Amino acid sequence: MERYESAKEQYGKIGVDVEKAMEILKTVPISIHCWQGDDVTGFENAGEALTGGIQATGNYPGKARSPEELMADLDLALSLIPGRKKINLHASYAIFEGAKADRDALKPEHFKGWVEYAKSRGVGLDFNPTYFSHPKAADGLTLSHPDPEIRAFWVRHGIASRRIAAYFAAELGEECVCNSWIPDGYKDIPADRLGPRLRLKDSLDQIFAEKLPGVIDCVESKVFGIGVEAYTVGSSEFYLSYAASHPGVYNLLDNGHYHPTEVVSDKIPALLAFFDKLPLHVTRPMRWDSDHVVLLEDELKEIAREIVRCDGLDKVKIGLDYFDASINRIAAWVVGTRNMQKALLSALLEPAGQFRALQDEGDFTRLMAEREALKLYPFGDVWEEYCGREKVPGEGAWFAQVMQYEKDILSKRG
Ligand code: RNT
Ligand code: ZN
Repeated sequence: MERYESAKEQYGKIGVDVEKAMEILKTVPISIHCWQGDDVTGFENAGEALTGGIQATGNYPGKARSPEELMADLDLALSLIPGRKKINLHASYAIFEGAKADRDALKPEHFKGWVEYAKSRGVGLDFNPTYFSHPKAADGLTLSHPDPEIRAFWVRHGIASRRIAAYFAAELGEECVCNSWIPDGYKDIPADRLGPRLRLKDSLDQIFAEKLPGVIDCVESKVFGIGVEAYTVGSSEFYLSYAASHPGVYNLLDNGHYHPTEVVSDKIPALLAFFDKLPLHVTRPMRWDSDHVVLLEDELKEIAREIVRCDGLDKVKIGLDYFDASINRIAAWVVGTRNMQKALLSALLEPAGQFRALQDEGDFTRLMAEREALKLYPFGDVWEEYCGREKVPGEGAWFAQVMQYEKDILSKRG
């Protein structure tokens, strides 16, 4: 408390209202990806390999093997994360009571269990069609497949998924982000780069034809994946152009999906100049799209600063997307989600208006000096206070609970 009062005074002297920052922070939802809990396996066919050029590496014990286990693990994570939360589901996490439905026949009823979960925990839901880890995606092609029957199957999956997202929105009274990422691409130099993109465009037009209230439709681009190194159908230019020419479809930015010196922090204000919504997948690429747990690093802080500076807290839909199977998966959720929130808090504790004025006045010397001074301000004391007010443990205090759960529950899973 004393430390917080002192921090409040220090920030107050540079015109930053820490109380207001905490009030804002607790209203910003973070969409927590369910797939960190089971290495992107899903519940359809235990043992089906993860395909599509993405990989979860590691074999840390205790991964969730059923909806019950995943929900129990999420419960612990949710209890250790402050603020508003949503759970981000993939279609492969359908809960079947009795007969299974294939991807193109998925229905809202297969996600009833998740709606009940979300309602009882007071969290929101987001959704993703799953265009990978399926026999009809075995050759790595889905919505751009040259075979019209395979394409039609995946178009039906896209349509079914959007209806599930609309069901979530209606049930929970909150917009549902429905994000389409497809693995389609070629390992070696293609003989035709346009054909697959025209087929993808046509498939997307069919999928998005139906107007569905409450659904935020998104498309996610990528540079390359494992096994599809030469060419990705859904490239950045393709989807950005698609979103720009299709009102109501948004371009999702995953910060693991660009060339190494490109940064998503710079893309945020570029897109916010044109789009009223901007979905994100926040991850941590290590040499490639490795999806390591999000740490409190410079680019994460810069992403958060751009969201705050652009007055984008309502427009930017923050989702997480990483999957590390080499560490305790609940700790992975807790660390990554809290880091996203810490980055937002640190952005909210900037005298942004003053900095902007210094830039406009051309006083770059003072701007540099003041920003460097701010780096040593006691931001951690405000974070601790925030955790206390949100009734979650502070840094260093949550870890013991995760270890106890590992001992009692995770270590007993086969
Ligand atoms: C893959 C994309 C995609 C997936 C998840 C599981 O490169 O980032 O978002 O990670 O949908
Ligand atoms: Zn992603």
